[in-house]
Amino acid sequence: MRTAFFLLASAAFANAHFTLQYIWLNGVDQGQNNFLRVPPNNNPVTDVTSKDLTCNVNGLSGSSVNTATIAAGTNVTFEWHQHAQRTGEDAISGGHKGPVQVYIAKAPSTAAAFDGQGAVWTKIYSSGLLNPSSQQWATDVVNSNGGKHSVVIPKSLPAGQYLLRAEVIALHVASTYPGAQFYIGCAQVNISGGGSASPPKISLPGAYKGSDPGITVNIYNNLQSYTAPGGAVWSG
Ligand SMILES: *[C@@H]1O[C@H](CO)[C@@H](O)[C@H](O)[C@H]1NC(C)=O
Ligand SMILES: *[C@@H]1O[C@H](CO)[C@@H](O)[C@H](O)[C@H]1NC(C)=O
Ligand SMILES: [Cu+2]
Repeated sequence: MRTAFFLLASAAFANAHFTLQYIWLNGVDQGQNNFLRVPPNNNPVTDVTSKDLTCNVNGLSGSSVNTATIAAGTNVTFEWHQHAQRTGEDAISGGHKGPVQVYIAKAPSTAAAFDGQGAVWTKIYSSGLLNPSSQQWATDVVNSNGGKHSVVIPKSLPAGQYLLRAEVIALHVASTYPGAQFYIGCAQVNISGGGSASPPKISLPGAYKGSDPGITVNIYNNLQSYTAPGGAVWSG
């Protein structure tokens, strides 16, 4: 019975994947897919060793993508949807429970040409299991907020061109690996102002392992704490 339920649930979720579709800058909508490397469909990445983990499928360059010029300290809002719409359909279908994270990586030249490989990524936002007693996850908050979550770009980051990488990890079938679903969207930004910080950096792919407790985890057993993969948030 339980097995049948999960098989049915998995089949239903297959149509309920989602993509990053908009960014907002200081509360201003930038338009659908503008400044974003758009994947071919809304399927998740499940192999943490794949280069698709960096910026999703076909995400290793963005030569036809605009780069947004923003000041350090800008509030960037990411907006996800299952399909190409804002119809009121759940942005992330309710079964997709898990953490929401944002990373940033400085391009050696232009953001458009940057493939994001190597130890270049700094985590600037992470939200996971928010309330163990109600089993409320970051994804529930994003969903109730129309698919949106925000991060303020640290003012101490050096000026220059960057990739901003938003990630939602859905853990509904994550009790074995591969199973966790990585939804990834990358935006191209040119940061002005800024400072001279030298933040810690990890590789994506590289830093995540199939055996990480935040990647292979049974979330249906009254989970009391959750540690997202990729280490601590750097707050500037
Ligand atoms: C960032 O912008 C969003 C959307 O306008 C807003 O809800 C949020 O409070 C802002 N965050 C900060 C820290 O200003
Ligand atoms: C990036 O921003 C700086 C500072 O505003 C500006 O001088 C430069 O032209 C911008 N570069 C691009 C490629 O937009
Ligand atoms: Cu899905």
